[in-house]
Parts: sequence; C-alpha cells; structure tokens
Amino acid sequence: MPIDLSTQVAGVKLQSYLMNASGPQCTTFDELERIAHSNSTAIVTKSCTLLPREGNPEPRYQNLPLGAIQSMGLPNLGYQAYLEMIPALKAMNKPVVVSISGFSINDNIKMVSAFQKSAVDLIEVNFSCPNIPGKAQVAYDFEQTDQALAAITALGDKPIGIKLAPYFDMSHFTAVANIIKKYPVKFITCINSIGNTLVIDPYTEQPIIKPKGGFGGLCGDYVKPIGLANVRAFRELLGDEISIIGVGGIKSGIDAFEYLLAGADAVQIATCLEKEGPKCFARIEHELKAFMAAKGYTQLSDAKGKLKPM
Ligand code: RRO
Repeated sequence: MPIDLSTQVAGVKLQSYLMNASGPQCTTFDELERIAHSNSTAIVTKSCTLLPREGNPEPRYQNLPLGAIQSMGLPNLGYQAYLEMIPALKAMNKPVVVSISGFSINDNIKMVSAFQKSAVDLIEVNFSCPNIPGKAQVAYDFEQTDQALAAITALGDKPIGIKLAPYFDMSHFTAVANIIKKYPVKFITCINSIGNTLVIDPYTEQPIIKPKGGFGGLCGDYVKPIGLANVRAFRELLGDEISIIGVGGIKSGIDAFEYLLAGADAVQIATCLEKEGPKCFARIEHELKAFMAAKGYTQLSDAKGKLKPM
C-alpha cells in the first residue's frame, strides 16, 4: 500500500510531513532554493528582523555528540529582502513560511503587516530566540506574550502561528494555552532550542562558543523528549483546532513518528539539516513511510495523537 504523508497546517495543504525549521541553511536565496529542491514539503525562512544582521561573534555553532549548541544571534538579510524573495520562492511550487523575530511588538507589527500583504502562505512569529544579549524570550513572559498576540493577530487574514520556547512545568503549559486560546492563533511551532545552556571544554577551561559567555541554545537529540512533551501537552490543552508543528531532535523516520503519536500535524528539522544537508528530508521521509508500512498504517491520521496509555 502506498503511504500518504499529506497533511495540513492552518488550512495550508502540505504534500508531506517534513519541512525545514527556521534556523540552519535557510537564510540566503541560494539556501532557500536548495530547500525548495529537496523533499522538504515547505520553504521556511530564517527568522528575520527589521534590519539585516551579521549575528553574534564566532565561534557560535558547535556540534556535540548528540546535537549542537549555538548562539547565532539572528543573522539574517532583513525582512525586506525576504519580502522581495517571496515571488521567486512561490514560483518553486511549495508553500512558503516566513519566520519573523522582531525586537519589540512594534517591530513585529511592522513585519507581520508587510507579510500579510505578500503571497506568503504562513507567518511564524518567533517568540523564543534565546540568543540576543539583554533580550528576554517573549515566550517566557506571559504578559508580553498576551500583548504581542493581541497586536499581531489583528493585522490580516493570513494564518499566524508562534514559535514557542520549551516549557517544563504543567502550570506554564496551561497558562500559555489559555493565552493562545484568546486569539486567532492558527498554529504553534514547538519547540525552539533550550536556551542558555553551557558546554565547557575542560581542557581549555573555556566555553565552546563565544557569545554570551558561552550560554547558547541546546539542539538535537538532547531536546527530543522535551519537544515531544511540549507537543503532547499543547495538543491536549488546545484540542484539534490549532495546528501543531513539532520540532526538536528529529533525525530519523522513527523520531518523526514519535512526534506524530504526540499529536504533531507536521514536523520541522534543524540540527539534522545542518549536519546532513537538504538530502535529509528524502531519507527521513523514506524511513517514516517504511516504519508506518511495517505497522500497517497508510496515512498520518492512523497514528496522529494516538499515543497509547500504559
Ligand atoms: O539565530 C539564533 O541564534 C537563534 C534563533 Br533566532 C532562534 O529562534 N533559536 C535559536 O536557537 N537560535
């Protein structure tokens, strides 16, 4: 039996379950073109700011045995450049998701308004970049999350979603879900990297990345259980009306299947994309189909959200 991986996020049809995360290898037009030519089911841009940014000083990305630590600091071309790219990206016949990450509500209003008038399919507003010195993550400030959502969800009809930080306490899941339910948020993406972690090289007696005294976002295998818990918790709290994109530590078809059981409508891939390049999408897609076929599943709905109780 052929396996059908088609899905939807916020009403936008996707041919398969896997897309790139806003993060590695999606900053320049050439990188986005390579994503378009891969099996990624959508083209997701690196988070953008009002003005172009070089990002944090190097070294700012280091591989680890089970993932990576990074403090990129939002290197991007500035939102105008992505606005101008959208027609060319749309011509590649895949949904285009723009990620925006303003430094204030006003920045986000300006950028969301501009992309509302573009041909982009989905707008993902990043509330959870951990790597800007002196800037707290919006997603950990519930009052600011509430105010920002009030502002950015009132600017047009294109579906808006938010990229959330990982949460670790049941009261935080409930608080965030209750804020999200007040507004027409169409999807959430969880999780961002685990912010402000520290990896020390005991031989040099230094951190292994330079920005912020070595504090950076932890990615890869280390974060998968946290990503799964966040998807699961928000699926239970938000019901089926709001789409959930799972991200965190997916590098195999079985990892993607675990996110499906937790309730993700689609998943994004970051660390594995950085390590393996855009060919990872075809491999993981093949593995996911093989794993589903072995179980006798032919479509995502056979397993979506169907984590079995023990
Ligand atoms: O660019 C970054 O440092 C970065 C961003 Br915007 C983000 O949302 N998450 C992350 O781990 N790194």
